[in-house]
Amino acid sequence: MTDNTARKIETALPDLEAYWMPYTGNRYFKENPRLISRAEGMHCYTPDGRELLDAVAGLWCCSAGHCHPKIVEAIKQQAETLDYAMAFQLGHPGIFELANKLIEIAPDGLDYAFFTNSGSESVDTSLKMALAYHRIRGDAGRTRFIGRERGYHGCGFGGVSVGGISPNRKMFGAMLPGVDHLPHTHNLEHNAFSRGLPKWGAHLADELENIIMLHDPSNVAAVIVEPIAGSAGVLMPPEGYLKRLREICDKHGVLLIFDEVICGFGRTGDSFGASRFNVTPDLMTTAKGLTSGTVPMGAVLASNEIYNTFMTGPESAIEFAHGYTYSGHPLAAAAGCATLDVYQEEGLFERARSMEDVFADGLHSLKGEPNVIDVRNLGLIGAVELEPIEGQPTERAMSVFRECFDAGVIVRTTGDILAFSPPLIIDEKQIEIIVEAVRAALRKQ
Ligand code: PXG
Repeated sequence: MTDNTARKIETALPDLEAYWMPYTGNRYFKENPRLISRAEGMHCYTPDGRELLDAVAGLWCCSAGHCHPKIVEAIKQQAETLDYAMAFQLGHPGIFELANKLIEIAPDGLDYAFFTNSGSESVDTSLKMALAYHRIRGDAGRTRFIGRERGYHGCGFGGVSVGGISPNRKMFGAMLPGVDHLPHTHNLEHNAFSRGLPKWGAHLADELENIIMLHDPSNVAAVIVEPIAGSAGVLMPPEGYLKRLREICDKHGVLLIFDEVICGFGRTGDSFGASRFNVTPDLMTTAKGLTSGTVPMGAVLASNEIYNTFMTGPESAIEFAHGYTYSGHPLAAAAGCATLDVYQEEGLFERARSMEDVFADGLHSLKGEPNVIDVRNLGLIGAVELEPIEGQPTERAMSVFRECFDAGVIVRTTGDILAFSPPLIIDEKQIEIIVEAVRAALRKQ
């Protein structure tokens, strides 16, 4: 085969029509396709060989960098050794090993791991755990959930119900009954251009007390929030806010669930948001960084109190009638074990913390560029919020996305917010490349 033929085969696109793409404008994409066919470290490559610097770690998930050789090797070996083992009533060693590794880095008191295949499944699992926990304790009236405006908890019916992003909700009817929402904490008037946690807004947690009293504590099962809201545009919790949520939940016997699907595994410069912010929830949902995005997997971490409450019926009975065919899949377990090893061996959580200031300096240097109305950051998560074009919401950020892509940098947009969550292996030079690509794109608007 000549080089030319090889190149033609590499660049020829398959027919794009049959694939109904998720969360994507299908018709626009199929007219203007952007494909990635290879990735390595901080970079992705298009089928025709263009190199792109990845400022969002895939979709907030490839935290160890793309195609890390140790993780790839572990997956290869596992695929050759054990493809699948029955997930119910049978097990395989790898998944027990992963559970042990996971609770080692989790906050004290979260000592049990239940495995799923995604963040959405982790969220729905945690909500069902909360309901069943109360019921086993004789508190079956506690069925209500409280989420938060601008929260994202995946796309299961439970997750959409407690989520607070209206376009994700409006097509799907009544969803779970008995769900209420806290106000979100984003406030540009008080907190624009904050570095780290904003000072203003801890009092917004007090609304939880009002909502619980409105429904009566005896009816409320759990509150679910992301420590840092990711999908809705990287919204930081005000200083003291999460602690106050914890206190109010304790006062009323309500469980606190942290959705750490984005915040987990070093993103905040610590193992979890809970550790960084020093507030321990009763249940913690994870996914994404658990396998560095290589094999789909999620996990719910549960407190000893919750696990032990379940372990009370007849000895041989199934304690929690819930689980997935692929809960704890061998391939995902191998990827998860290798990923957690890589995080530890390469000190990537510490690295994220040590790069926090460099990352912050870079992003905050965009203050003053055209249409930038806020910059916020913590650990290796950050956002630049733009003034929307009048009558054309999302268009300004999308146009920056397109400019950056053409300049060789992948950023993520949500509304008119640019979001950044690079692999934790990012270096100073790469931060500079990202920031300068965004600056140039902003100046072209
Ligand atoms: N909870 C949180 C906090 C998430 O961020 C989910 C649950 C659902 O995870 P799965 O694995 O079911 O997708 C998520 C997912 C974005 C974006 O760019 C974010 C997510 C997914 C897709 C896009 O904001 N987060």
